[in-house]
Order: sequence, then structure tokens, then C-alpha cells
Amino acid sequence: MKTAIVTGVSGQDGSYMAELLQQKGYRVIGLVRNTETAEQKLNDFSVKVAELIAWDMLHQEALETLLAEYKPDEVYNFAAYSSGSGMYDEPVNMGEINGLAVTRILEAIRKVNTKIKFCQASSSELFGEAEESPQSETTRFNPRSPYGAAKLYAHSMINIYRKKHGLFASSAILFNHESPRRGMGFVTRKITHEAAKIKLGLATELLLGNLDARRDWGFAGDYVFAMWKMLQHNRADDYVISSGQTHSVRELCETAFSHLGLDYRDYVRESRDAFRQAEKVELVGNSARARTELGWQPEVDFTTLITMMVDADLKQLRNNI
Ligand code: GDR
Repeated sequence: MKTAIVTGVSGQDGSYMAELLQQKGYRVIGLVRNTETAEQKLNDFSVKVAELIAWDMLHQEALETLLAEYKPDEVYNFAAYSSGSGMYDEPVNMGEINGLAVTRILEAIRKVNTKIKFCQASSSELFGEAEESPQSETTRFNPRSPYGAAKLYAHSMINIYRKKHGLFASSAILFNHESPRRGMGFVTRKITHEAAKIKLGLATELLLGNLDARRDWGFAGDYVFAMWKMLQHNRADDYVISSGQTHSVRELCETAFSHLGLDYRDYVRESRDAFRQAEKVELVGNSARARTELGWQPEVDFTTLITMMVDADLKQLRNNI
């Protein structure tokens, strides 16, 4: 039986990864900040793991002890701040958690057992103000936020440990990935949840930022599958994981509301205050390397993803009433 350590296991991606690994017969050890809140979240998702362990990401020796004790074959890192707004107000914490903590993991692997395979949830925010579109593994990185800069530092260290120490360490450059487990602060979930509330008469309008903003959205379950495939491949590398298609926030609204038999124009208002600076070049991923080398492709398309999220929100809200 293989053992995997999944950091941030109670989040969207960590919980999908735990489910996938357990279906494949792994023993999953989840590392979290707080075991009580993590247990509650995993319960909500109906996910169970073999063990949940409280872990301080700033503590180097603790991780070495865990690796020595649990002897994992694979480590997946999802422990990070995830914020669409880039978190300009917390640059130091951002650097510690989304950047330096990854070096701590790599260093622990190097010291304890260099055979442990590592996969990092990296981000399309690495491209930031991109210079070309679509973006692939060879596109120049140009982050524009503390979030993107910290992720780029982590991504660079993975490359360094791969070359200098021969670690099997891979970086998944994930474009936006969503699901019914997405936090309410992200635009997909904000829309599907509020649309469901409006349908049930629990809300009357939805205030959004720029409706013409475009993103390359995919399903989180498909993206963790790509990460698992990365660690089963014969060599470690960086892979862009994306759908390769963009949709606007407006199309998202249309899809979500029309699934409920509603016209989004009757409920959605744009608020100038919520506008973010738009990208000059569209962020859209070219995942040809993952598709060719790993044989990966996304299974869930945009419409299926959004309607799945609306249905889940409707069900949850009905249960609460
Ligand atoms: P993003 O996700 O910034 O791409 O980061 P988010 O869902 O927040 O924004 C997507 C797009 O929608 C526009 N938008 C709004 N966004 C929010 N949150 N709320 C609104 O009301 C709204 N109206 C319009 C945004 O401007 C943006 O263009 C996500 C996170 O998961 C990161 O951690 C990850 O690295 C990247 O995706 C890839």
C-alpha cells in the first residue's frame, strides 16, 4: 500500500486529491493548520482520511519527523493562501506560506529520503502580466502580485532541487479550477450560490465586479488527477494544467441563471468598486505537454462544471431551509 501526504487536505483541491488517492488504494495522511476545523470541513465534503495531523508550516524539523515516521511515497502540497485578489496587504505572510514553506518541504525530503516524490500546486498567476497568449511552460513568468511572486519563488526552488539534488519534484501550473467545494470568495461559487439563493427567494440581486473579465476555468477534480499523473510519469517536470478555453464572467452568469430558468440580467449588477485591473493579455493555458506526455485531458467542460455547482448549491440551501 502506497502512502501519500497531502498538505492542506481540507481545502477544495486537497479533499479531491485525498478522494482520488484513496480510490487508488493509498493511505492518505492529511496535514492541516487546525485539526478541528479541518475535520469539520472534510465532514461537510464527506471525505475521510487515515490520519489528520496539525502542522506548522514554519517549523522545519516537524516535517522531517513526519516524513521519517510516515515514510510517504508521495507528497502533494496544497497548503497555501488562495486568493484571487493577490493579497497585496499580507506580503510577508504570503512569502512565508506560499513561497518559503515549499523550500522547507523540499529540504525535508532531501534530508530524510530523496526517493519521496513531490508535487506542488502552482498557479497561472506566475504569468501575471503575460507577454504571450496562450501561456505554456516556456512562456516568461511575470507575476504582478505578492501571491504570484511567492508561487514563482516556490516554482523556481522546485526546479533547483530537481537539477541540483535530483529530486522527483514537479510543479503543476494550474489555471482556475472550481467545484462545489470552492470558497465563496471566488467568482464561480459566488455566482452559483447567489443564483441558487435568488431561485429560492433568499436573495434578490447579485453584485459583481467586471462582467467582461475572462478566465480559463476547469474542474478541480480533473486538475488533481493531472497532478497524480505527474507523479506516476517517468520523470519530473513542470506542466500547465488548463482547459485551453476562456469564458467571461457574463457567460458564467448566463449559464448559472439559465440553468435555473432565470435571466441573469434581471438580478446581476456590476459594481465599479469591485473592478480589478484587467489583464492586458488574456490568461489561457496551453496544456499540450500534459496532454501529450501524461495522456491527460479534462473530462468536465465549462457548462457541466457550472451546472454541477448550481445544483450542489441548490441542494445544500434546500437542506438548510
Ligand atoms: P482568480 O479568481 O483571481 O482568477 O484566482 P477569482 O474567482 O477571484 O476571479 C476570477 C475573475 O473574475 C473577476 N470577477 C470577480 N471575482 C471575484 N472574486 N468576485 C467578483 O465579484 C468578481 N467579478 C468579476 C475577477 O476580476 C477575475 O478576473 C484564482 C485563485 O484560485 C488563485 O489562487 C489561483 O492562483 C488562480 O485562480 C489561478
